[in-house]
Amino acid sequence: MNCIVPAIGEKMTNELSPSAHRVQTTLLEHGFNCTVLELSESTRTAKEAAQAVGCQVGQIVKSLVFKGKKSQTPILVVASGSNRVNEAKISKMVSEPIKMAHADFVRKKTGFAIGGVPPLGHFEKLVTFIDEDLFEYDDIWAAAGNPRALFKLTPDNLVEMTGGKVVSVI
Ligand code: 5CA
Repeated sequence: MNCIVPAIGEKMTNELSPSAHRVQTTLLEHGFNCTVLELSESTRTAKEAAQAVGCQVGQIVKSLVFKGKKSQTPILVVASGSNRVNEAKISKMVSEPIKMAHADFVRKKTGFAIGGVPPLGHFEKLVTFIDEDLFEYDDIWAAAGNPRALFKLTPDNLVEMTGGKVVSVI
């Protein structure tokens, strides 16, 4: 389960902030040899993240948390940064109407703030859907706990770490 680490002026693991360090530890505990990079510039949005690491916006994994309107269940959609998620499609997949979760719900269910939600290490196990378009790329990048932290992984890593279902989300 190797993730190739790029040569970017990143901080070393022992300098990571607490939330990014938590993601790094979780990755290693689950056998993913990925390195969390905490950058000096913002990676809050997919566009910023792509600029920061020098990849295409489509290679950035957006972690979008939705909420089942009836069940209040959190639903995680990990989507390509260049795609707009079709909520009606996800709604059909979970057999109930959904809405975008608010910031406090996201923090409560995942343990992370919007803009830094990683694909693993959440407080609760989230029903997860993975955007099939991420498989267009050999390497992709996901948030690592805060809006300046990222790690590089493969689409297969993403499937393994989330247990999510690969679907069309657009
Ligand atoms: N670090 C980047 C790239 S990995 C990142 O986390 N991007 S993200 O797309 O996964 O997270 C930001 C997303 O959170 C936005 O795309 C948006 O859908 C959602 N979001 C932003 N603000 C809010 C808000 N106030 N309430 C609910 N969702 C929000």
